[in-house]
Amino acid sequence: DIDRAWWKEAVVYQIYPRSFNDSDGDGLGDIPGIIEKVDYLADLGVDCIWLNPVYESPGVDNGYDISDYRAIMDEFGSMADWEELRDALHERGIRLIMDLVVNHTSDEHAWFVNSQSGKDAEYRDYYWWREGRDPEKTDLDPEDYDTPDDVEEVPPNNWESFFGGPAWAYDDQTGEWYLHLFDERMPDVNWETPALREELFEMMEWWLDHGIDGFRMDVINLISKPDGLPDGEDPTVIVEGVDKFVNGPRVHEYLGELHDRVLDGTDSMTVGEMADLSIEEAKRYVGEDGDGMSMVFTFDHMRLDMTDAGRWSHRESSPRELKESMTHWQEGLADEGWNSLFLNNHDEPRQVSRFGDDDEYRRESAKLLATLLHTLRGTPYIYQGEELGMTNYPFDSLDEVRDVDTIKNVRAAQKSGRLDESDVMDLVRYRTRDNARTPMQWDDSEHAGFTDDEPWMPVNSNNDHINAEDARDDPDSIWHYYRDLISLREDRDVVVYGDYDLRLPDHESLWVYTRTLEAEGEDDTLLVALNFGGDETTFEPPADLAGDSAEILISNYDVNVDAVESTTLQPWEARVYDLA
Ligand code: TEU
Repeated sequence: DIDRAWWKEAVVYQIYPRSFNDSDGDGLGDIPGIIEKVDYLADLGVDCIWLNPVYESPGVDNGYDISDYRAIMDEFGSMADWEELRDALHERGIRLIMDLVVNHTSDEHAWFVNSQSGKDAEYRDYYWWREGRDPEKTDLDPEDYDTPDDVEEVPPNNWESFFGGPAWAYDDQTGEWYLHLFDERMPDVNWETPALREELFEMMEWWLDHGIDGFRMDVINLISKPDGLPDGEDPTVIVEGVDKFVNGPRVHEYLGELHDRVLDGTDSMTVGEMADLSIEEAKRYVGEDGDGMSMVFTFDHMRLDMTDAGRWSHRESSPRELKESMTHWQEGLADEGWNSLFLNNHDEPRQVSRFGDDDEYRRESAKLLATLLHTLRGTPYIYQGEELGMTNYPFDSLDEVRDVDTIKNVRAAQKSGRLDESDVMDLVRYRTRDNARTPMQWDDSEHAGFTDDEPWMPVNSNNDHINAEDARDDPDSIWHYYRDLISLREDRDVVVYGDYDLRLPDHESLWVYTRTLEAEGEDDTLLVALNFGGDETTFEPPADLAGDSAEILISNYDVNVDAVESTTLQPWEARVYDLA
């Protein structure tokens, strides 16, 4: 009676190709570089790779600006290289999912080039072209928009881009504006146009025919824009318009169509990246009567350390808030739907720097966070380097930052007075997506074994002690601990399918829960105790659970018989008890 699926049992490893491994010395990672590391991935024991975009792209947003969905970016290799990678992974029993970016394309995509060429162009309706408005009839200030001197216009509505500034760009060729929720070189495609949808579905089928195992769907809950493109009306939001275009009116119709047309009957997985989502909304995507998506990436827990001023702000958040937020999703999707478990990715700072202690207790806290992600209910995602406990990078100035999102948002926040000059670098160091994008630390050599030449992003100098070579040689390393957690998942159904029950909900630093599975004649229970912080804490397994048979299955401190008896948890100690 277990509702099994390969993607529930899998551990997914995310590869950001630009920063993973460079095979040809141009300073950028590439697909042959990944092929060199497939044995590394197999040794770690992961079941599935999520590859960030490798398609042809001018690289404004590191590949999220796609100019040809069916070609590989030259710097990353060829289609033949990609096929070799797919086969190398599949031979080792590792599946491959690809990033699907269908909210927008690059402005260099042939559709957009045609679309821009004239009001009657064949592909005009593949994008959102609209006339501007008379500023007198709006609250908008023409000064805020970039138009030629003789054009006194403001855009069709007040929406803003996630990268800062307006979501509309004025185009000289036809005197109209086009919509871009991200960079202006990333125009939003128009899903209202049936021919556009058809092209995207065929493209997805083409990749499935090429043997991939699923898609990670980029900002997929932004694809439906409401009729008439009304102004955003919610004064509390940071990005004006999100109340209109997030989870828009036709999104489920589109995704239902996509599912019936492309995915139904395949055994592929889909994970939808979803900004701003409630449990009720999530169920419409992944629930029993939903759109058939396997799981969602949600971001509540990535917002705990922000104020109402959004991403470019900072507040201290507590372990208890993290526990409450993730518990809310554990419980919310307990009966239908499925969670994705992650604490970092290519858009977020390194998890050990953000949620752990990347200094004195780096090793212990990295292992504690791993224990959490691999023993909650859902599918764990490992972001490259996480298994080594890689940390944030000590950025000195904005000149070292490559990320378009950081650069533009910092500028916009400064302009609007939301961000003081003196806070900029602290915030950049804390928040920038580039923290995740420094090269993978393979060894302790000058360029960390990532490249022979200058890497496109600086290598963190802590590669002298944080690197894959040392980690593999050290049985007590974070890397070996990840392996153990991955095998535990393979051995015990309870890790994948067991119910989650929170204990000691009011404790400030302890996160304690059980996972219980009563199915197929099996009766299995694990108890997880995590001490979130640098102080010792007393912990006695709840009386109804503690028994003579309790033993510690896995821990980030020396496991011995005494440890079971001990009621003191060390700084950042994590224990998984077997109560079977
Ligand atoms: O990110 C979408 C997204 O909303 C964020 O996580 C984003 O990094 C941030 O909010 C911007 O302010 C996805 C991709 O993961 C990201 O790398 C892309 O830049 C973005 O979509 C556009 O494709």
